[in-house]
Amino acid sequence: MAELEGLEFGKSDFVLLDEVTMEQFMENLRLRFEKGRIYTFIGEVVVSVNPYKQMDIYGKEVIEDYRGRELYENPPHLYAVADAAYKAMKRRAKDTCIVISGESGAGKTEASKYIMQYIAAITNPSQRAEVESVKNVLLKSNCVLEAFGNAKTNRNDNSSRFGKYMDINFNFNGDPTGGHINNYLLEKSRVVQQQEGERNFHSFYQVLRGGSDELLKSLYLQRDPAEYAYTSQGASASNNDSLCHKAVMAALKVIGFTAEEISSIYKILSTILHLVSPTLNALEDYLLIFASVFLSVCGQCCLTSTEAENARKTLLYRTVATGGGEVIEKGHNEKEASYGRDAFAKALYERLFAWIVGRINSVIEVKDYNPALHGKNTVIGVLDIYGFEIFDNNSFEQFCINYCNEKLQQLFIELILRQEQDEYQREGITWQHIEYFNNQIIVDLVEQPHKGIISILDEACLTAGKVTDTVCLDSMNKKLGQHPHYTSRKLCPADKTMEFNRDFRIRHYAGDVTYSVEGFLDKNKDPLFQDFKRLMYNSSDPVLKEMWPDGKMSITEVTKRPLTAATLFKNSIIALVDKLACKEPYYVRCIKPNEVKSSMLFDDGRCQHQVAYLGLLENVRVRRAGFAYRQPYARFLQRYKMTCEYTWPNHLMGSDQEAVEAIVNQHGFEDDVAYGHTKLFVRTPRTLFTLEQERSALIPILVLFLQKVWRGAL
Ligand code: AOV
Ligand code: MG
Repeated sequence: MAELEGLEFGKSDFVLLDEVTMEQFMENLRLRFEKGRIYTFIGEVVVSVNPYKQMDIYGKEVIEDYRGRELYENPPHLYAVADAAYKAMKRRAKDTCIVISGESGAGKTEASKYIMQYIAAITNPSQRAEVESVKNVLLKSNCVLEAFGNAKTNRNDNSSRFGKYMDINFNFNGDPTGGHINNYLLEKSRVVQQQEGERNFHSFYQVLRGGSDELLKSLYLQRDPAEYAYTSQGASASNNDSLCHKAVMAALKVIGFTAEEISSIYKILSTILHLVSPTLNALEDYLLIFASVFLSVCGQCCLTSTEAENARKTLLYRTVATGGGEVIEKGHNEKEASYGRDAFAKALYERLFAWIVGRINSVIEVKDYNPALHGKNTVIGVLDIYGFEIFDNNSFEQFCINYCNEKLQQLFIELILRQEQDEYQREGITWQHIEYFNNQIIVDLVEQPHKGIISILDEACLTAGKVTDTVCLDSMNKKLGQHPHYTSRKLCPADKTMEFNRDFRIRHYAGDVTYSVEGFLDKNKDPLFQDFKRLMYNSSDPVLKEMWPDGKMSITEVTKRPLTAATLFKNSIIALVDKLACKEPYYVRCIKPNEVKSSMLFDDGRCQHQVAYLGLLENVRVRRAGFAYRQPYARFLQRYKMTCEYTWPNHLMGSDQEAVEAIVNQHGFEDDVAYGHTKLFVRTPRTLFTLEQERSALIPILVLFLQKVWRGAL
């Protein structure tokens, strides 16, 4: 067993602070960070501070230390939460989930990978081939999804630009039998535009830098990302693109992508890169460079396997059905053409990403599971989503990402702060209510039907004619002007940090964010000319065709108006929260120690801000004024009855509660516990630890004793 830490490393559980004040909390957090102790408990919650350097605290040996142990037996670690979630799932057949939250760059994705590695390492001791293969795919899927879904931002060099929720299914043995990945709103606008200092998705640079000469030749690609408009706007440098490409190729093969599928994936990337040349942008130039856009040979586009003439037309015209059912071709002007092309590039990438996720799911989907035969199929869910973010320019994507973080904070409040207090009340424990900021009011500001921001956006998108972003902003100002978490320059003319007719600000739980409304309506409507869909559907490349089933419809068929991007996202996040809420939750709360990615710097101000908005102090108060540990009387008795002469081997008292009282009294723990209606509540983990140690010491003696009894020696 790993050594429990000495006090020179600070308190390993914030519950043990002498006083729950921000000063003491911060002092402990800082001391532990400086001593290389990046994890600290609050009861069962793990607080993690991003170390920004490789730590020697992971790997096989450490995993063995945590395997099957109780939470308080080892120093705080992600492995301890992973094990707790696993044990609850295995012993009590509970569906559990591990929710990892924190702002952009705080270490969520890294944490999720360590958790997955832990679960993979402790399962399938008998090395059954089919389980090994599921584990392998689950682990390798990370590499592929990161390549296609992550990018360098100004907050994080490897920022997740999509949300990921992964369910891992287990059989009655506790071995993984499959899984399912849900992905949430990929930030596709990045495909065509990146802020200064940022990059497009890693996948583009990886293939350019790491693809073999042969591959690049077959894709008609130059090696330098500067050759392509979509990869030459922001930053470009990264020294591991080339290595990553090889890892992604290998992972794709392990997962089971066929050679044809892999080839289609890269053809799509290449098509996107070829869609626009950095030097030629005007409409006439389109015609000039067209040969290179779709690279046609003998009338066929090599990359998209479509007819060259159709491809050409799709970029330059759109077909529209007139009222009389007549179909006409309408030429694009330059603006329309480049708008259509960008929308096409984004859609190509988004559908490629969704297809990759779907393909991985088809491999790990649980097949032929018969509960009658195999027992209950239990699940551990791991959530790693984009963290709260504030940039210099915040647009629709940040609005969605930050809304999602509000929802997750709301879930945390619901599960950790509210339910915990409700339980004390239910159990009749004397309890002084603890105040905390409830962010429901901000969630409502965004999602409330008819009145919320999303509704107002949708309404503007549905209105016929030209409703501009500014008109929409006016409408928000009118409807939300009184809201305490909403403001704009019109409502607050003196505030020069906002622009008239452009900006609005939301006071989020994690800070104020000023959004520029420019582009909101367009991103919410997310239009794409039908012609592109038809073009792709008619491709003779089966992978491309599969990605565009909606291209099957003819131009004259009337389609229902699709839901807007914000509403689709809202619905998916509400479904996600519902899914999490019905599982037993385990939390990892990640903190970013500084803005400069330094392993040395603990920026007090930044850390304190995060501790405050994450509600960690309230978390400690609830946990501590309350109790770190609770167990139904019967279960407590079962486990510790051998530590007390009145309860071993059986007690003769009126109730289990009385028997538990006898154990507590014999050990002198009276001041550390409270008796609920059905459960014993223990204040400090140390009490339990003492009992646990005593129990471990007694077990060998009891075993010896019982053996002698059986042999008739006694
Ligand atoms: P995020 O997932 O929380 O941000 P990451 O997990 O990508 O943040 O972490 C950002 C970077 O911090 C990583 O690329 C590592 O360099 C470093 N890092 C994080 N955790 C550790 C660790 N345990 N050990 C060593 N280095 C670490 V975002 O995806 O942007 O919200 O959308
Ligand atoms: Mg991430």
